[in-house]
Amino acid sequence: MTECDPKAMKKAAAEKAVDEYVKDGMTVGLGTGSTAYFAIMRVAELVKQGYRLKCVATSQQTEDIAVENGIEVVDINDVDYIDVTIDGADEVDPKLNLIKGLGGALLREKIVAAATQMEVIVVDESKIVESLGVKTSLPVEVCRFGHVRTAYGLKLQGCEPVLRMKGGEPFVSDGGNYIYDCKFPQIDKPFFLQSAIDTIPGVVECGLFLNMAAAAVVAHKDGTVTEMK
Ligand code: ABF
Repeated sequence: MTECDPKAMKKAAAEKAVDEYVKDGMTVGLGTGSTAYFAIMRVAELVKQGYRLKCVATSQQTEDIAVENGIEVVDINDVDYIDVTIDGADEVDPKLNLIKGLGGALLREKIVAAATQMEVIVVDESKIVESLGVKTSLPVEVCRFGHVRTAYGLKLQGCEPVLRMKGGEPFVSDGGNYIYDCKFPQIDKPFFLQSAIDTIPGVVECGLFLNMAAAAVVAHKDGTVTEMK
């Protein structure tokens, strides 16, 4: 791996996570994003080798990639639980609390994570932070009806909410909702903030994933891959 090759770092983290955690016969959650993509492709290789895996997708995009590559995708409603999910993140703190959702799939990602026994996060070292919110905005998925009022409620929590746009129109999630990217100076009390955001009428889900990840597989610029647990 050459230094500063972000694609190689994502691939290294994703492949290590799949090789370590995915076993024959499991039900596997497939994440969304450019790092999770490499995990999906590695799972596809295992399927070609004869592994019998059932997979649950965290987005329509992921489902399409999985099916195109020969992976059996099942409805989350048809499984009792998911053994392991391998997904990306936007920020990871030392306690494995996360910000997710810059990829726009946070609602399904959180439903899948909540149904998962072992949530494994794959990232490169640029995503590791001392405190959540220092680098990225916190995505919050909101109902389209009354979204300006909902954004006002978010602003009262101390952030600058910006409606996510795509092609000149508001971005619409797989769930048919809008997303506000909320820039906080820093998130000192993530559990408190999550509770406060969850009580705002119109909020569908927020991108704080607290106490959900069991491990993070982290690729570094020097070519090494380490694990946080
Ligand atoms: C998903 O993809 C998200 O939760 C997160 O927003 C994003 C990370 O993408 P990437 O790996 O492309 O940086 O996992």
